[in-house]
Amino acid sequence: MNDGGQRRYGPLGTTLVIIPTYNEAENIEPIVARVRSAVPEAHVLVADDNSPDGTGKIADELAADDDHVKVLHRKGKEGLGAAYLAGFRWGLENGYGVLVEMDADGSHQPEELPRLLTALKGADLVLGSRWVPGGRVVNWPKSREFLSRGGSTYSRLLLDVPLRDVTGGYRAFRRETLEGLGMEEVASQGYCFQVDLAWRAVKAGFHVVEVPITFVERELGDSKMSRDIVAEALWRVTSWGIGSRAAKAVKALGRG
Ligand SMILES: Nc1nc2c(ncn2[C@@H]2O[C@H](COP(=O)(O)OP(=O)(O)O)[C@@H](O)[C@H]2O)c(=O)[nH]1
Ligand SMILES: [Mg+2]
Repeated sequence: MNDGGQRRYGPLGTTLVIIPTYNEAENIEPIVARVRSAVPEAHVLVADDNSPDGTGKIADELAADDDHVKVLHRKGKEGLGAAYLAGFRWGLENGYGVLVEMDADGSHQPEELPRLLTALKGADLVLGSRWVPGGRVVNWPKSREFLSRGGSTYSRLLLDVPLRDVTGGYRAFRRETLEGLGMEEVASQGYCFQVDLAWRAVKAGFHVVEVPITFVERELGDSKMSRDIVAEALWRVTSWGIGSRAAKAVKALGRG
């Protein structure tokens, strides 16, 4: 499946942009409006974890005025990964052909989505990438850039994934890709969730393409990034890396 140049890709079908939210009351209306105007044919699904600041209610109001906007209300904060998995399931059940991951805080610019979708015509999964030529980050302290670049490099080397930005969360999947990467088994959250999905897609033989993006740090609301999220990513990626290396070594011994 990896012969990106040779394979014929089917038509894309309708796009669903999934936006997970937890306390994004100031951001939700502008981001939905930007998606609607950048890609008018796409539908938007807000996956809200019962935000105490009323984000879910604002999303309901947007949905009442626009049949391209849907809301998935979840019972409480369960993390980014769980919200995306619920959104993916909803999208697959409702027949969407393309499922997009996008943050609510403006870091992933909707105006760049047409470029990701164009690339998806010849790929199974497109990653918006900060760390390929042409990609960049606006308004990040050096420390955050160091952490993000370091996390991607560590994952790339340990897991043998040939990707520059493995932790990013601006992505477009064909439905067949999500159906084929074993989504049911994904338990990880945060950055680790993104590494997990990208690694699964590579292992399943899907053609993954990175497209440069300009990532803009949020101006409003608070980041939910925490020490726990970074720690989870570090221990999971490390244990995956050791596990897959051990499995390869056992296989090699068996052959020898
Ligand atoms: N539904 C849901 N969304 C979340 C959760 N944690 C973060 N998000 C959303 O995921 C996106 C990225 O989170 P953010 O705090 O900006 O993380 P950062 O960009 O790594 O600092 C935003 O749209 C958040 O509202 C969660 O537990 N549940
Ligand atoms: Mg953010």
